[in-house]
Parts: sequence; structure tokens; C-alpha cells
Amino acid sequence: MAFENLIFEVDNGIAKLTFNRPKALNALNKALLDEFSLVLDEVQKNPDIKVLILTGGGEKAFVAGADISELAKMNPLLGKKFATVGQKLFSRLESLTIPVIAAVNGFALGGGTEVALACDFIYASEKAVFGLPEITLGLIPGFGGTQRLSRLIGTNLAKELIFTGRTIPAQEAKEYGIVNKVFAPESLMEEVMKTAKAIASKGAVSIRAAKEAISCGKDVDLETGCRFEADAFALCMASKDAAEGTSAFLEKRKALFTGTLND
Ligand code: CO8
Repeated sequence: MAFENLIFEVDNGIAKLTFNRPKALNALNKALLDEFSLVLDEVQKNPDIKVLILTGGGEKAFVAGADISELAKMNPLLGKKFATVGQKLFSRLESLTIPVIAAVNGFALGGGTEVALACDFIYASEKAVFGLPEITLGLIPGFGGTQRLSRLIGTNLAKELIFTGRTIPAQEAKEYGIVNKVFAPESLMEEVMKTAKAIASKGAVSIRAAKEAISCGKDVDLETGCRFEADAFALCMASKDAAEGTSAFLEKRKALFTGTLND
């Protein structure tokens, strides 16, 4: 698929979406969000895609936020509409059944941090900078940032960052649990690919079940979460992967997963 603001590639079950407006530091304008939505349609339709990676084109940025030149022209109704479009899109991203890794290679500000927070986890370059600086524009985060950041790092820390608009380097983001791992810029994509390949080599049914159990369980009490887990576990037992994985262990060989359910 050819796009004006994105590059979308699929290779051996691993899809990579590169935000690609380097002159505007990959800022999210309306056209880019429309293309992003088409990519999510494709990812949902294509069962061969096992992992999705998001990253930024050019040398400096992952995504430097929503496009401020578009925001500046919005009235309240258009602002609400744009925020809702972005929120729905990021919720769709978050609820993809396959794992999504954010490879944050530079500035991830405002909408850039918000899109990364909607991924399953974040690997970052030492050059990456995170933050929700909307307050410095007289705004607040509008693509889910007030919600996802506070759920991830706690309300007090989220309030401090959002009220001050302070941006933070990758290492500090790692200390807060926003980022899983930090790498030298030249190793970032190699390390992300290593993890993506490791995930893609596992059974797609159990990866999906694990993601659903964790995602569905995170906002409910432990007992309800454990019920989700038992149902997800039962789904795995209905897959050829469970038969293959357990037999392979007992036969001391490498499992070959097909990601399919029993006939
Ligand atoms: N929108 C539009 N253009 C941008 C953006 C942006 N978010 N960020 C950078 N650019 C453009 C600059 O205007 C500049 O363009 P030009 O060369 O034509 O002047 C080009 O990218 C390069 O940027 P800089 O020259 O500023 O590069 P620096 O290295 O000096 O600085 C920074 C890099 C620190 C990242 C700086 O560009 C910056 O502060 N950018 C804005 C960051 C920001 O405030 N992001 C939050 C935006 S608001 C938001 O994300 C809200 C999300 C929810 C919306 C809800 C819907 C209503």
C-alpha cells in the first residue's frame, strides 16, 4: 500500500508502520490519521501479520504530536471531533489482537507519547524524548494521554508531568515504567526486530489469549481478571498450538506453531 504520510511494510509476518512527515517531525495531521486507520484495517484483515511495529521516519522524531498548525484553526466542535477521531483510532490500535511495539527513535511529544502509550510496550532510543507538553499550548492531552499515562504511572506522577508540560529523556521514562528498554540509536530497530521475531515464532492463539487476558484484566478486580485468564487458557487448549507445544517439549524438539484452532 502506498501512502503520503506513512510507510507500511510487511516482511515475514512482521509489519512496520513508519510515521513519515519528517519535515513536520511526523506530526499527526488529519490526512495521516486517515492513512493510519487504513493501515489498521489492513492489519486486522491480514492473518499473516503476527506483530506490528510503529516508528518514526527521519533522524529526529517518532511523532512530535498532533499537527499544531491544524489545531490552531479548530473551533471547539472541530477540536472535539479531532480528539474523538484520534481517541477511537488509538483504542483500535490498543485492541488489536496482535502485539504492537513502539520503537521510539526521537521526539514523542503530545500525540506521539499518546500513540506510544496505546502500544503494548515501548522500546526507546537513548535520543528519545517523551512528554505531554499540551499545557504549554493552552491545551490538554486529547488522544487518551490523561487516561493512559495516569493508569500506567499513577495519577500523581501523571499530574506533575501534565501540569508542568515537562518533557523527559528515555532513561527517566524507563524509571517511571513508560519504556521497557533503552538502546543506543543505531541498535534500536535491531533489538525491536529481535523481540518481534521472538514473539512471531510463538503460537498466535496463545499470544492473542495472553494479550486479551492482560488487557481485559487490568481494569477489573483480581477475581474477575482470573476468570478472564481461565477462559483464555481454555481457548489455548482448543488450539493445535497447545498440542504441538506440549508434544514438542515431551519429544525434545522445537515446536512448530501454526496459530490454528483444533478442527
Ligand atoms: N505540529 C506541527 N509542526 C510541527 C510540530 C507539531 N506538533 N512539531 C514540530 N513541527 C515542525 C516545526 O514547526 C518545524 O517546521 P518548520 O521547519 O516549517 O518551521 C519542523 O517541524 C521542525 O521543528 P523545529 O524546528 O521546532 O525542531 P527543533 O529540533 O528545534 O524542536 C521540538 C523540536 C522540541 C519537538 C519542537 O518542534 C516542538 O516543541 N514541537 C511541538 C511539540 C508539541 O508541543 N507537541 C504537542 C502538540 S499538541 C498535541 O499533540 C495534542 C494531541 C491531542 C490533540 C487532540 C485533538 C484536538
